[in-house]
Amino acid sequence: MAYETLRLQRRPPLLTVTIDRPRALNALNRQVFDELLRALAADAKDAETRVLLLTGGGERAFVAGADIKEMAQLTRAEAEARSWRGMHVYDAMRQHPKPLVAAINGYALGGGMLIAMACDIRIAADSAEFGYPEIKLGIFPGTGGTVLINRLIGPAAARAICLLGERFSAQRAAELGLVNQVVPKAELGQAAAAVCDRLAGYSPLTVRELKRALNAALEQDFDAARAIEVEAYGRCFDSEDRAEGMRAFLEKRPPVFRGR
Ligand code: DAK
Repeated sequence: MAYETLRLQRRPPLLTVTIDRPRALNALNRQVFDELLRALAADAKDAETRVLLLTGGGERAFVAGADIKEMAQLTRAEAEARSWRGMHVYDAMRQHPKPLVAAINGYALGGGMLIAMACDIRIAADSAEFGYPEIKLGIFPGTGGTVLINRLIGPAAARAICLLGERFSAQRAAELGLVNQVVPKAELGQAAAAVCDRLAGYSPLTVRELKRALNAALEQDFDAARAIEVEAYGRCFDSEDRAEGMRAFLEKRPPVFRGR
């Protein structure tokens, strides 16, 4: 089935997903959430892609948040149901078996900053702007947004971002540890492609298990996270890719990882 709010470009090992509603600065309506879930489910079954690159259509925005025109019509029950639905999308991104790289090409506000935070690596154009402006609308980042930002960058900065609602620069986002790299806007595509290439060269099996361990470290308590880490590590150890990686090192050649 075709996508209306997303543009997908599949060039294995890379799948590029562009959230493409530039006239609304790529705001997240119900259809975007549904289509993102569908694209992730389809990609999870695709053995040829190894990395997913996420970006925003047009020149101005990555994603300017949830669609306020749509949100304005919601009842409390609908808003709560949509919060859970939104969280399913962010969970599906974090739990996707392949790494997600966000190329943040402009505004990453509210739900848009959350979409970026649900990716594994974030690269921002120097002109990008971040923030949780929800408080100005009489709401707050209620789709797991307060939880995730606390865990990613720590409570002091998270509190100020949520309560003040101010926009901040890509440079500031890097200082906070919210983005991994800031590049001139003209170099964003190239920088993101380089990171995707690197990720695509590693064992997809190891990357999948590592993401499980990293998610557990973020989401579970100390002992549970360590138990999941050991189990994920064991699965890597059992793989042909692990044998190949170590053999290649000893034979002084680059490894060829097949995801087995
Ligand atoms: N929703 C809908 N339309 C938006 C939008 C948004 N978030 N942001 C921009 N647009 C639309 C504008 O209405 C305008 O459309 P037209 O008037 O031309 O039809 C067009 O995009 C261009 O925007 P502006 O004319 O405003 O452009 P400016 O350069 O003047 O300003 C701006 C750019 C990004 C500073 C401004 O547009 C802005 O402040 N936008 C709103 C940003 C915002 O407050 N974002 C947080 C939204 S609340 C949930 C899931 C997630 C969330 C909540 C619930 N569920 C699943 C339940 C998260 C909440 C949020 O993200």
